[in-house]
Amino acid sequence: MALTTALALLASAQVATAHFGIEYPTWRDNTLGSASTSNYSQWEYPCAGVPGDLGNVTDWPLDGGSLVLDLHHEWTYIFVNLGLGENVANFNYSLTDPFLNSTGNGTLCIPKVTLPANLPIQDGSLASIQVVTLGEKGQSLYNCADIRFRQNATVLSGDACKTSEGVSAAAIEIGGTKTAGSTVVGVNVGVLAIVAALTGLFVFGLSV
Ligand SMILES: [Cu+2]
Repeated sequence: MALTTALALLASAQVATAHFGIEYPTWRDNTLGSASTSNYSQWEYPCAGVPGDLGNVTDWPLDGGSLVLDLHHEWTYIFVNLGLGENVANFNYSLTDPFLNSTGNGTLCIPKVTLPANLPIQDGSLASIQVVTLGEKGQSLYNCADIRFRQNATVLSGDACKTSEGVSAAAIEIGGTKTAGSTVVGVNVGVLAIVAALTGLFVFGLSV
C-alpha cells in the first residue's frame, strides 16, 4: 500500500490504542479517537477539556456506585476523585485511597466505589467523578463523568460489571501502610480486594 495509507493506518491504530475511556457512569463525552471533538485532550486537567454541562448524567447510589473503565495501556495507576455540585471543576474528594494499579488492556469493572464518610450529599445531589491514570513518567490522563446521587440507584451486577480476562487491579501499598490486595491478583479477587481495602480504610478512619 502507499506510504501515506500506511502512515494513516498507523496513526489511527495509535489513536485507537491510546489512553482510556469511562464506560460507566457515562462519561461527559467521548474523548477517544476519531469520535472525539478536536478540542478534547486527555492530557488536559481536570476533564480532558470536556465541559460539565453536556447533560450526560448517570444516577449513582448514595453510598457509592460502580465504575467501568476501558483501559488501553499495559498497566497504569488509577486515581478516582469526586467533586460535589453542578458543572464541577474541583475534585477534592479521593475515592481511591490507596490508589490502584491496573494491569492489562480491556474492561475493568469496580463493582462498588466506596465514598468517604459523612459526605454532604442527599437524594438528587449532583456531582462529577474524575478518573486520572498515571504512567511511569508521571504523565497523567483525565476523564470525567457526571452523576446524580439517587436513593433508588443501584450498583451494576452480572454482565453489566464484567472485567476482561487478563485485566486486574490492586490497591497500592504506600509507606508501609498495610492494605488488602497489595499484590496483583486474579480478576475477581483483585476487584474484591479493592473494595475490601477501601472498606478497611473506611473502618480505620472511623476508629482514629
Ligand atoms: Cu494513551
